[in-house]
Amino acid sequence: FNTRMDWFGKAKYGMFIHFGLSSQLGGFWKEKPIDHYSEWIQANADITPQEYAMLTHTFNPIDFDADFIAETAKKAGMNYLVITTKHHEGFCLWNSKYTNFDVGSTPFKRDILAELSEACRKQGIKFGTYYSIIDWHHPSQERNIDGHDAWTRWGLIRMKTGRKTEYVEYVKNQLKELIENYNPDLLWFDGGWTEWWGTETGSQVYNYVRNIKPNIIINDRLQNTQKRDYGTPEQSHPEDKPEDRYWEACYTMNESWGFKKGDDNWKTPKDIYEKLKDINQKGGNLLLNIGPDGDGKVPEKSIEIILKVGKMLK
Ligand code: FUL
Repeated sequence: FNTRMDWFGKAKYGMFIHFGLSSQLGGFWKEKPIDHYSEWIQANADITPQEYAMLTHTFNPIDFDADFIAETAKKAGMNYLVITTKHHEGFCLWNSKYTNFDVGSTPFKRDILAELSEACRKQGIKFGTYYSIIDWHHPSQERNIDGHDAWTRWGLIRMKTGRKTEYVEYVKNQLKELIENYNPDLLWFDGGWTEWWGTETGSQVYNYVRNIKPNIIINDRLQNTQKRDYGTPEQSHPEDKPEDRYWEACYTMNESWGFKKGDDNWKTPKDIYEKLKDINQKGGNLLLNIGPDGDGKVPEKSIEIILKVGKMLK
């Protein structure tokens, strides 16, 4: 009997938010459309961390409205929300003591995580923080220049010799900061797939977090081989009900997680409703993504879709 997982086991449906510096680009780099997920644009257009960091000067999402987002999630029938506090690009959506590559160093300055965590609490929905292990900005890591493709160059980003301890400290400090400042109910790790990270460090960080907040829920992407609190199939989900396992399938509503101009291949409300029912019936939750644009505005189409699904659920 696992009380820690109680709310999650009943949650059924949540909102994923992909937001960061890349949201400003909407899939375009120097006027050229860049293929694939827009939050991977740094990798796919092979942009150096120095050049990419210029995006902090223009990050000013004045339309970001935490109350509206949390209210919409609630109205749509969702019971929790997970936001990318630091995606692979390394930019932090909160004002972190441990880096200047954060929202506090942009013209915007507002504390997005404070706003959103409070808004969620007001609506009575749970708040989760996504945190990427690989970090394309942190000086401990460097792209694999001999790699031919974006995945080998950036996905399998290298750890510089002798820099790992420093980076693990950075990760731990930031996780502690996130927990102390915003008290998330759930931690959604990602990008723990490199060899240099590995299972041992994954376990060490898992225990560290568990110690700070014993009842926090931790997904299974902190490292590869050990299953943690729950499984996270992405853009797909099991055909048969998995045995004795909490799980959550995450899906986009169009193609990209991060905002992408012209990404108009939307799933219909009916598609999403049916997916949700199928997932729930097999014991899973659906974490459905929205990608606010560079101004922080949620694309109207995605709002329209989730509200329609919300009506179907009543
Ligand atoms: C993946 C990431 O690489 C994608 O950008 C996205 O965040 C997805 C949910 O997880 O591992």
